[in-house]
Amino acid sequence: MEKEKKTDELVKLNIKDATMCEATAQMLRKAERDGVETAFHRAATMKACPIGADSACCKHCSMGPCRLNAKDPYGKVGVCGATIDTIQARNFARMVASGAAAHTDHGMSMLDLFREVVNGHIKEYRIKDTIKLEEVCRELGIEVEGRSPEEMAKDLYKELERTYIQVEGEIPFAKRVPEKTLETWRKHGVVPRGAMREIMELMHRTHMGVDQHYENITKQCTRTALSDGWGGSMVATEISDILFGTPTPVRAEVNMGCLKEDEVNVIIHGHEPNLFESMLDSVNDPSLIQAAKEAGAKGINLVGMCCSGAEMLSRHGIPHVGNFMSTEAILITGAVDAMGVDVQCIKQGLAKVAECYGTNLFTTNPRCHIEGAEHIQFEEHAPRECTDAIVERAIVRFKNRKLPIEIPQIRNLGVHGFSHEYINYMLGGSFRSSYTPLNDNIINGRIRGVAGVVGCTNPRVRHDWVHVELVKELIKRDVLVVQTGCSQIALAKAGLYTPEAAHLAGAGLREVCETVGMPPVLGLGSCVDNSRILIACAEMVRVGGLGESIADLPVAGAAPEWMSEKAISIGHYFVASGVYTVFGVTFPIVEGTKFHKLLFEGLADMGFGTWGFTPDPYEMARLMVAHIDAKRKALGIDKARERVLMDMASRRDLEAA
Ligand code: BF8
Ligand code: SF4
Repeated sequence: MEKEKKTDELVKLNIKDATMCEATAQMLRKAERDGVETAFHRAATMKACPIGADSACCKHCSMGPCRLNAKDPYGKVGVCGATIDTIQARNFARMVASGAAAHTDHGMSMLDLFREVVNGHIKEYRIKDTIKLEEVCRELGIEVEGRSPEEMAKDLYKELERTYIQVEGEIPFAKRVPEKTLETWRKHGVVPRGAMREIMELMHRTHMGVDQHYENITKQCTRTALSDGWGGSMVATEISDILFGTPTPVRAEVNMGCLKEDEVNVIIHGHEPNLFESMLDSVNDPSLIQAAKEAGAKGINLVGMCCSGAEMLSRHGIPHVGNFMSTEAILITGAVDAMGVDVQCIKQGLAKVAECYGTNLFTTNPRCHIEGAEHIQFEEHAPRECTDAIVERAIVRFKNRKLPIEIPQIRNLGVHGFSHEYINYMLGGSFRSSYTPLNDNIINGRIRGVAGVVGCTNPRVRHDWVHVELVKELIKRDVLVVQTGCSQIALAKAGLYTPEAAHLAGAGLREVCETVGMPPVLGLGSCVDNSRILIACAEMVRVGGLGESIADLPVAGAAPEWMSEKAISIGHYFVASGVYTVFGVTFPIVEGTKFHKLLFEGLADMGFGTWGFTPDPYEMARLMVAHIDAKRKALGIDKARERVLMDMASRRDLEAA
């Protein structure tokens, strides 16, 4: 424990306002007693830079950095003459480039692994889901009849590699895009060629003195975001399903109470499922379990955090102990014997907190080292070397635990592991699996529409609260909610992942949930699994009755507590795909500028979706429902809903009588 830092040096948080997660709150109180600082404390003392928050500054060259005035955005230009619109569009585009790079690089790692498995160079993993392999091949026009999984997989690898390295043409999964949506993209010249090319060109264009028209920058920004959603992210999801299995519903627990005081606790936190899959093998290895027992533990307890945690929750029902804003807090329990991290959303602050509580923090990916953390490289050719070493070190730490342990005793059981394939099956049944029942229920008005509520948690707003309030408002109004990432965990902790939570839904949605036995909120996994939402949208269009393009669907998206550049890339690929997408916290563009108008109005006129913003969950729900209702009206199905609601109301009256 760090001695020199006294409690009174630490800013005191108003913990109730900082988080609605009781477990995190309990740990923040302990942190303050222990004199340990977290991101919540730093956010309280570090005011967000107001110029940066508005994106009114540029540091793309050393004639600057140049600072414009958000209150008078057209009053000044940069030294080179760049206007506020150029500066904001470039900043925004670079967020998209970075976010898209994170997802696509992760997808490429999955594809590298797939290639080596298929070539027989890696024996530790194998193709687990041959049905999915066949389906994806069929969709991409790869011959499947009479062929072995290996033959199909080799062709699939070659095809999907184009997602990254192709320099001309259209990425493979453009085949999944509804014709009319694709037409819009072609008309505006934004169909991605290959992710590497798009990201490279975007970085080039946003260099000083290149693209200086916000509309043209936005075009390449759109193309790049689409190369993430329908490219890198989609490849990551599909390959992970093929290698590790497509999720099907599984009962599982979330929250910090999943740590066990009498077991060796190992957390994997990050984004790459292969590290986690190998760790699952390690913790089940009889010799390591034996070693843990010899050290006095009852066993080894493996739990997840953030996105790879969400994937393992979906695929194997591995307990998930918290989202992004709980990653430091959980170390404060003192019960974590090792935390292994890979890439993305790993706070550097973890190293300090881990040191305070004697937790072993291990980085494992060559892309991510952290000062103060030990690096044990994860090699796919010998994955167990890394994961076994982490477990061994965790066992030593267990044996030498000195500090008192405090585990918040909160666990929430729920049903996780939905996939677009399973939604198909669940609503349609095994013999007529299709999206027709979903579309029918939307058309008849029982389900008003579908909302994707996704994304991060952020200490600038009350942790988890915006997610939870928004989702409750949406389901109350009969909007079926699908989720990924940290948002899914927020709602799972709030108890909305049980079929019983259907009582919180409006009468129509409740009836559907009760008939099928599903929760009103469906978790689809990690952030790259947002691609499952895109595929579900494409499927809703294909089945018919809800318009011809994704932009016609009564659907909306939100990232109410976003913080990462990946979220901006996701937001923009949803908008580019035709979805109205509302962000909370703050929006990095000055209102009233031309670039702002383009994102919030102009894109919709061009046939895309549109951006929205409000930090308030109730206003967010109102905006999303208003959009869904406008789409219902345009489809001519608004009347059906009125009828259904009257029926429901009169039925309730009858029941009450
Ligand atoms: O990719 S939701 S805080 S963990 S960025 Fe990060 Fe945001 Fe969580 Fe996963 Ni997604
Ligand atoms: Fe300033 Fe232009 Fe250089 Fe940006 S690119 S820092 S606006 S001179």
